[in-house]
Amino acid sequence: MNRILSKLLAFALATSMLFVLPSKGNDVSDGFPVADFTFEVDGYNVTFNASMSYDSDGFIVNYTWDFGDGSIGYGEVIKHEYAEEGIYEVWLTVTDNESKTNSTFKAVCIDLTPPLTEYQLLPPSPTGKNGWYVSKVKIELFAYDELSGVKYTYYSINDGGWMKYTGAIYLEEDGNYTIKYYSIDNYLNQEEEKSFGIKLDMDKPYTICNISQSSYNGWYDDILLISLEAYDNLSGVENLYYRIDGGIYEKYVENLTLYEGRHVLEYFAMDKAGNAERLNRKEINIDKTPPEVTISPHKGFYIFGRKIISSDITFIIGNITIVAECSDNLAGVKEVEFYIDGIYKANSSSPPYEWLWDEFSLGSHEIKVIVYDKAGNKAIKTEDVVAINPKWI
Ligand SMILES: [Ca+2]
Ligand SMILES: [Ca+2]
Ligand SMILES: [Ca+2]
Ligand SMILES: [Ca+2]
Repeated sequence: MNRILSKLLAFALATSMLFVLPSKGNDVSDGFPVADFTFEVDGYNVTFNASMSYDSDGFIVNYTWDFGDGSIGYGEVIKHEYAEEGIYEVWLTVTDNESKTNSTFKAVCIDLTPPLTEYQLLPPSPTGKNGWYVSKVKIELFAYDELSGVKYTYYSINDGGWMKYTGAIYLEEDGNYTIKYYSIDNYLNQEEEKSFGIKLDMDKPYTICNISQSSYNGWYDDILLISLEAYDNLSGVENLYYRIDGGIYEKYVENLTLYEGRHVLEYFAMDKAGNAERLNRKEINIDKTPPEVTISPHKGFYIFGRKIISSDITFIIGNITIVAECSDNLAGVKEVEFYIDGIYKANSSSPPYEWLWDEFSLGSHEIKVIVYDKAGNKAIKTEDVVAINPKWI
């Protein structure tokens, strides 16, 4: 039977509509009988019942069946066993007591074969690496049944309950999916469950950078140990890459050590699905060297702030400006503190770094200057002096 006819017949069966061709001469006034029958299908066996046929002006004397498979039968109610599946045109011809006849046919479907369902994916194959999709996935199910026709297709996602398939399924969230599916035909023949898996990871990995100490004014004051930890939601981290100061990217395996200087650390992770993290860029500045400092007064004889002569000891008469000449290798000078005999007197945070010592004094003292760089390193310089400042001079 050609495919279109079989489809039509299948449709008729599915919708309980029955094909009944216009019967020849069924005008009752002509005295013709009317052929009609019902049937019940049970596997290969069909019971035909023509008791609804009638003859209005006489009676039916013969029921002749053409079972559509090349065999013929007789009787008002008759059983027939078909040898194979198929859709058969079964004709009933009734003859009345005046030898007038009337025929009708119905399509009888013998269907013991479940439908066949296939799936199609869009994109058809994984868009990422290692079998992972990195973009949304559209799933379509196509079911075929040659005989009674497909009634329903069912599917479940990760065993979340069976749902009737009504149109494309879209996977739009990351996940490790198992899709199960099957169809039933109009004779309720059920296909065996089948399944396939989809791995979907659209999320990029991310990396956390741990630094062994905390910074001060954007500077670290010691050699640093840096550890990078990459994470991924689903497929897992495949690799973590880094480079220092614009060099070549390398795979991260263990803690990084950064020495004194201004550095740029760049890093990113890739997950197994092929998603790449956006490049992270960190400026890391390390300065572990204290500033350089020289102070005056230093080894000389000073009167009212002026150095008169150099000497092994430092001798001061009257007010004097204590000056700290400072420089720093990297971070730069932050501030300078001035002390006399260990007592804080003043500070200066911009050059010239100086303080006017104009206090009363009579004897030995220690001038102390502490210079801090912006990383927190400090240099201390002291000068032992004899100072005479009666204040009234
Ligand atoms: Ca008749
Ligand atoms: Ca079938
Ligand atoms: Ca991921
Ligand atoms: Ca420094």
